[in-house]
Amino acid sequence: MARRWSNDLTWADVTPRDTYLNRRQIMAGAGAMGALSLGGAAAAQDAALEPNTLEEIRGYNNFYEFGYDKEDPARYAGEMRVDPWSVKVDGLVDRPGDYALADLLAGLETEERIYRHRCVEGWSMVIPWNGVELADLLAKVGVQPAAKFVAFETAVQPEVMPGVRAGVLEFPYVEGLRLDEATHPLTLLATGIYGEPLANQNGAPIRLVVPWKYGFKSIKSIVRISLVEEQPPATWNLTNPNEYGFYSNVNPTVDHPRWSQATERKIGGGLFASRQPTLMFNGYDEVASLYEGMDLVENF
Ligand SMILES: Nc1nc2c(c(=O)[nH]1)N[C@H]1C(S)=C(S)[C@@H](COP(=O)(O)O)O[C@H]1N2
Ligand SMILES: [Mo]
Repeated sequence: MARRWSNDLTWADVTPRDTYLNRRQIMAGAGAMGALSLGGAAAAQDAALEPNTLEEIRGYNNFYEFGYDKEDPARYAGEMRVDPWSVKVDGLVDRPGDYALADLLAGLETEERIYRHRCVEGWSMVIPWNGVELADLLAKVGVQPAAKFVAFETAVQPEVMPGVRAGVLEFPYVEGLRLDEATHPLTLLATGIYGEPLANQNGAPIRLVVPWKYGFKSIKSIVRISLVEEQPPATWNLTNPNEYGFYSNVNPTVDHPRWSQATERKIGGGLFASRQPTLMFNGYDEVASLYEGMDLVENF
């Protein structure tokens, strides 16, 4: 069974598809135990969570390479070529190379993690990911001592990406993490949802998931992972540094210049559902020690 975390979610917080009904019954006992171990604020919020469906997770997306609208990725991403797929690993690593996806993942343990997902725009979901810990991958390729950050890059396939052709942002989409964030056990490279391969609109065949940061840090359809010494560029930070910081930790006390971040709208909650409180670090308190002594207003 997957390792468990102090305040992660359980299958009780997700709406399984019909085919998962059996699974849900099996998990019911474990789910009840998991709920008991939840922290106070997170537990209160999780009790109020309405479930997300696979249809919601696949039908309401941000993937600007395919356009601005939440339905654009589902509409267009099916055309993206995801097989064969290779990932360039370069920079300050012992074993750089162009890895076929299967070789990159070979020998790494795939786990299931049910994580809250909080978009900087003020909406959220609960998503059951399958993936490997980024830390395990980094250990496999051998991080050199001089490396301080990890940089990521998304595929660019203009022929099938209307947002790239329209130039809605500067592409390729790039992101970065400090090395201690990248190697935190919560940080995943996801390859699946609900035990199925990722849909293209969710960032197939491999995407980052950093659950305590705003969703835009969780870069999709990764073709390059670089170990670097300097803080790497990040697309939204480059686009508007006053609105999107490099760190972008979920923080209900630091508002976006154009809207409050104190609450969020849970997708699937219905038109009249009240907004739920946003939690510091999206409820993942175990990352707080990464930022000890840092001013999280200045380093937003
Ligand atoms: N390459 C790329 N990655 C991306 C984005 C994007 O536009 N392009 N959008 C980000 C944002 S804003 C969010 S909220 C999440 C959405 O992930 P989901 O559609 O799988 O829920 O992906 C992130 N990763
Ligand atoms: Mo987002």
